[in-house]
Amino acid sequence: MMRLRLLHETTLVFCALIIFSQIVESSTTDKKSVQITKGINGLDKVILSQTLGSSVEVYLYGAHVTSWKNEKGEELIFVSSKATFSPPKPIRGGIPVIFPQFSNLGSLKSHGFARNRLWTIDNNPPPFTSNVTNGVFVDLLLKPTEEDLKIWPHKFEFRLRVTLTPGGDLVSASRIRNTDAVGKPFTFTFAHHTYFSVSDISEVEVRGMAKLDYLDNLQNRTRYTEHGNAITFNSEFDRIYLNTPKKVAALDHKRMRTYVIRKDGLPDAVVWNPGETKAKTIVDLGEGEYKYMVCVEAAAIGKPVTLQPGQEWKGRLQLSTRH
Ligand code: TA6
Repeated sequence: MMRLRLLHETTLVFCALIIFSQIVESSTTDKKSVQITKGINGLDKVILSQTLGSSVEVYLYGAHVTSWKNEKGEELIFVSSKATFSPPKPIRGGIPVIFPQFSNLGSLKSHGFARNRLWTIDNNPPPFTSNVTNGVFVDLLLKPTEEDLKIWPHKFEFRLRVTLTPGGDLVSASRIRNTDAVGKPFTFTFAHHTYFSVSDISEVEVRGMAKLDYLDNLQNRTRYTEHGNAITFNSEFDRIYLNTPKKVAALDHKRMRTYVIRKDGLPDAVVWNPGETKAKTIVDLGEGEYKYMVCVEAAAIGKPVTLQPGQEWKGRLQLSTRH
C-alpha cells in the first residue's frame, strides 16, 4: 500500500515538473520575437525582443531606431517629447540614419534623405555575414525613387540589418552598393546619429578621443587636436573627431552606466550636445531636454566614401552598456 502511494506521489511530482518546465520554456521562447506593428501616427515599426527581456524598436520610416531597452526595461535611447513622427520631418532623437550626406557637406539638405524615406522590409537579402548567434533581427532596404534621383542622381541599394543580440546589444550593419549600370561612381558621407539617454549632461563624459584631431562645427569646422582625456559638457558642443578608435565610450556617472560604441568601417565620431541656448532653437526638442541626451555618432565623414559601379561599402555599429 505504502509503495503504491509513493509511486503515485512520485508520478504527480514528475508531471508537475514537466508542466512547469513547459511553462518556463514557452514564457522564455515567447519573449524572443520579431513583431511588425503600428507605431505613432500609424507608422509601421518592428519590435525586436530577446529572451532575457531586452528590446529594440525600429520604424520603417527612416529605418529609425526609436527605442533600445535593457533587460530591466530601462530606456537607453533618447527621443524628444516633441518628436513629430510625421513624414517628411525626421524623428528627433533615436538613431537617425545619415546618408548620403552628413550635415551640409554636399549639395543636399542637411543630413541627406535616408532618414526621411520609407524603407521596406527585405525578406530575401543577399547573404549577410554576421558574427551574432541567436540574435533577432530585421533587414531593411532603401533604394532611390525617381524623385530622389533628381536630387542625387546615383542608383544604390542600402541594406540595413538591425539586430538585438541575446545579451541585449544593438547592432546596425549597413551595406551600400552602387547599382548604377551606366558606370557612374558616387561619393557619400555617413553617420548613425545616435542620441543616448543620460541622467544629466553634466554627469556625462565621452572617452576615446584623446590626442585626436577634430573639426569644430562651432568654428567653421576649423581643425584642432583634442588635448583632454575625457570630453565633458557645459555648453554647446559639436565636433567631428577623425580617425577615432574602433571603440569609444560615453559614461553617465550618476546612473553608473557606460555606453560602449564599437564600430567598423566608421572611422569618425561626432560628439554633439546643443546646450541650453541652441536647444531653444530646436522646435522639436522639448524644453530643457538637451540635458537628457548626448549624441556620439559613429560616422564616415573625414574621408568620404567613393563606390565604383558594383562596389559595396560595409559599416557596422555595435552598442552595448557596461555598469
Ligand atoms: O551631428 C551633429 C549635428 O550635425 C549638429 O550640427 C546638429 O545640426 C545636429 O546634427 C542635428 O541636426 P538635425 O538636422 O537633426 O537637426
